[in-house]
Amino acid sequence: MAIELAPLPFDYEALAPHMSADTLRFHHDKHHATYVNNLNNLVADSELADATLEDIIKQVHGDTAKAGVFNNAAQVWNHDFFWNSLKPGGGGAPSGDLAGMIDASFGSYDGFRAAFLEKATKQFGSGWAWLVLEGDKLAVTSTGNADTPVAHGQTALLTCDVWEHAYYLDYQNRRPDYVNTFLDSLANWDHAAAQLSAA
Ligand code: MN3
Repeated sequence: MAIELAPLPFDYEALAPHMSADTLRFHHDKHHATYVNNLNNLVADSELADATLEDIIKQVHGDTAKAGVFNNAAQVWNHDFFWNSLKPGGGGAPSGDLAGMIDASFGSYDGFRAAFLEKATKQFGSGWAWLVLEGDKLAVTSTGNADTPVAHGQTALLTCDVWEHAYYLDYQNRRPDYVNTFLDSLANWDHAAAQLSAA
């Protein structure tokens, strides 16, 4: 059963002016779609053809002969997760259990915010910034290229794609402006809270 390109969970215009419809069309319909097509071509007629995305990632992680499968599978998973980490009218501080865990793990929301911004802006080259659950504490991490918390036994709660294709049309080289906008206007805390509840 082929891996499918999930539709965006919002309209192409829904995140403007923070993330434009042009960015979403290129990023979802071209970049994300290419990872899905590449992955399906790579696993067709193999023992991974019927595996779930997470199983593919875990099975081929660290296998240098299958780096292409890992990179494309992880990028599909990361992008599915990224679209759900965004919402119109998002951003700012979360509430509920998540707010308590952020205070316990980072001292305050501002402590979390500064740590996430630093990870996202200092990730050299392409990659991802994450809020993850490790044991019973939250942490912020970054991963390079396609790497994903799925391969490292962490539960992802929220992610920001910091590949240039995620922000170049709207922010050119200003990655900090893009990440600040993600934190203040786009982050989907409902999604993060649902991941925490399911963990
Ligand atoms: Mn991307």
